[in-house]
Amino acid sequence: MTIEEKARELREFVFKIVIIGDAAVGKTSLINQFVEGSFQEDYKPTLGANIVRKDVNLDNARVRLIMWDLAGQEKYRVVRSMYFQGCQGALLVYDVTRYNTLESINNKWLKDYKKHVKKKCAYILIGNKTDLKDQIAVPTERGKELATKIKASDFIETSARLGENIEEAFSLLVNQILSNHGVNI
Ligand code: G3D
Ligand code: MG
Repeated sequence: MTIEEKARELREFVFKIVIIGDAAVGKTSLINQFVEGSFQEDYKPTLGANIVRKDVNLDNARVRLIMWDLAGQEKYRVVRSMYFQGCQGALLVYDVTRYNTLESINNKWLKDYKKHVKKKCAYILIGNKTDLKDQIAVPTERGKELATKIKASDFIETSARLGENIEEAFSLLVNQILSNHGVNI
């Protein structure tokens, strides 16, 4: 393929991603790790959300991720409906040291998500804080089981503290979104 043909092939996408889960599971830490040096934050007090951007370059596509991270105003219904509006992907996060945060995924967060998101939308399940080895209360198997039960596209365990599996988690989600849009990378 010539350079000109390659340039025509290069496609650009913009995806809105939401990150949800109980307080203190590590949502903000995961995003901060992912965006690293290119950290950009745009706090919208009226929306109660931090909006962070990251561009991901793939072989034949450029993907701009606009990540929405709720900033402690989860209780306001109107905020949540705006938060979910138009999103293409979601990261559902629990804390591997607190079993109740896993239960919240199905009982609370996924319900909420399905109520607001009507279009085909990818979501993956993340068990965060794997570095706290002595305190693990949710075995990997339980996470896998839940992911299957809720039909998540993927399941992955991460440590935002150590930066483990962060890139992998986001790329699982991006690949699923692209595949939902019929794009092969
Ligand atoms: P949230 O955005 O979901 O509310 P935060 O969660 O990202 O604010 O993280 C909540 C607390 O958990 C923070 O601790 C943060 O440092 C910690 N944390 C997040 N991810 C990890 C992880 O992978 N491993 C460990 N050990 N801790 C993590 P503080 O003490 O600042 O409240
Ligand atoms: Mg946060």
